Amino acid sequence: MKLLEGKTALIFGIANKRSIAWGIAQAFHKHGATLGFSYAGQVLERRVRPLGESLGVKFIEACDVANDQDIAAIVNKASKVFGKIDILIHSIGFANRDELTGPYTNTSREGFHLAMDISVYSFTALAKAFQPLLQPGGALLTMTYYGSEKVAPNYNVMGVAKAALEASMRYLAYDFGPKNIRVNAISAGPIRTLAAAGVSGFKSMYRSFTDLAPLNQSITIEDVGNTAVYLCSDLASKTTGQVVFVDSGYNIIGVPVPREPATQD
Ligand code: NAD
Ligand code: 0WE
Repeated sequence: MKLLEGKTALIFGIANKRSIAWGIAQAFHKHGATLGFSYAGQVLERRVRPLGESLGVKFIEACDVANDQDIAAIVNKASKVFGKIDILIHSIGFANRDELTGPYTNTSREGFHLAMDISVYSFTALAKAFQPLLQPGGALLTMTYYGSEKVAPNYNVMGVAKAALEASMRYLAYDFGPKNIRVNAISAGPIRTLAAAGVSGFKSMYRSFTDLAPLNQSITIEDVGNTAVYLCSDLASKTTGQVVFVDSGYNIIGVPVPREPATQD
């Protein structure tokens, strides 16, 4: 069964084949959606274009979400190519690398503003700019992480940014509700993407994750893609303003203790 037939989706945040946004793109393609891609800048084009072409995607445009002119330009192009769109995926986050290590207390004013601008405001900016193109029955989706609720060592200013992103997702859900456009977030467990590469402490955190999570399984971009299909399809037509966890159940654990090996009987 194809769940996104007749729907057009614009996906922001593919950097390479490991990107969560690429997992979402592949799942959307399988479910019959017409796709458009937007990537951050020139250097990523040679990675993103071949991925898009492998799925027959014709709309592949650069947009730095920190730049209002870039956003206005991509809205214009999308309006010319697609007319209306049904789905917008925001899979973007950024903080300076030096803010993601050591005490949160050391966060600089500049680093705080940058993380908020790219990781939080950009979702609101895209929602605002694409509002005239979005169809009733449509959906906006962003990506978050549990470090918004509880302390994840070294996640630091990104945790604060994700808390703000989740709050802004709820305010957008309220604003867009009367237009019958839903706004949700997926909170994914750790995945080894570009944004997780070389991050201090990620490796040990990633290893303990499968031991502690109820399902004892790591998270893939396919897992996130499948949940994104559901949230952006009519199956989720009365679900808005929600943070949906794709984390093998990790977030329900209050006292993390690795499971005892099963005993024979
Ligand atoms: P990724 O590096 O593949 O994706 C991040 C994307 O953000 C990249 O495509 C990058 O080009 C884009 N980006 C950064 N600055 C930008 C700008 N100024 N303009 C436009 N695009 C910009 O890594 P990912 O893990 O797929 O991250 C996608 C989202 O998922 C992020 O919001 C991240 O916080 C979130 N997330 C990741 C994990 C994980 O463990 N990997 C877990 C939960 C949530
Ligand atoms: O949201 C993220 C990634 C956030 C991120 C990562 C980087 C690394 C490279 C944002 N900006 C940058 N900037 C860079 O220069 N995740 C959920 C993955 C992640 O990142 C962590 C984690 C986890 C999990 C950082 C520290 C601790 C845990």
